[in-house]
Amino acid sequence: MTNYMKQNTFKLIEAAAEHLAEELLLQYPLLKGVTLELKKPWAPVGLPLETVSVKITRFWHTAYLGLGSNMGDKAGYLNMAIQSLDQIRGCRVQKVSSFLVTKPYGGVEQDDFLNACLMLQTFLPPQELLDRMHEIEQAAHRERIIRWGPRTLDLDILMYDDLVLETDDLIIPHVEMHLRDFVLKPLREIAPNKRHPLLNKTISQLAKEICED
Ligand code: PH2
Ligand code: MG
Ligand code: MG
Repeated sequence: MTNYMKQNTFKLIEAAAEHLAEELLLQYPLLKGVTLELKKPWAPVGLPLETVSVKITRFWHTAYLGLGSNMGDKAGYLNMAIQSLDQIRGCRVQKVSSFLVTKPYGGVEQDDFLNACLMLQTFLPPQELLDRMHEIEQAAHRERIIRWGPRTLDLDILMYDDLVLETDDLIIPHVEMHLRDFVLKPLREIAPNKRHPLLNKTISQLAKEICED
């Protein structure tokens, strides 16, 4: 088999394996994860038998997201975001906090925010999840004008399992989450005992350190 043919076959069965693993996770809600190996025997006439195989693993992960809006129909934007997230293939919204009115943080003079947090199960890797979240922000007519300025909808990944990740456009856990009461208060409602993977303190401990109540 030529290298080209091998690579192409590999890509095809890799895509098939990925799709199959995802379909299994979607069809059997109690399934936490799957590892599967697909093999494609290759027997051109007169040549020795070769096999191309791929092994892939797909798991449901738990992600916590922060939601914020301080323009227009704030509750409407948050509700739209929750619904849109739940409709993504490979995302299931499991818990949603109450919506809290909060004073703007960070020095820019602007309207009060409505903030919330939610817990999501997802088999999307963090970067893909972030891409989907940006699409939802775009659909809410978000314009990125002033950093930390007014926005119709802001969606942030706060935590993803106990992952610690730093890339150019994504840092997990969210760098300032432990300093923000508008994150910790709603997050405490749905995940009081979840531990911050770097600070090794629970959300309820972190909230006690900075929130008045
Ligand atoms: N988001 C910001 C800046 N300041 N203040 C509040 N109260 N809530 C927010 O969601 C918020 C903010 C940047 O993302
Ligand atoms: Mg934000
Ligand atoms: Mg953001």
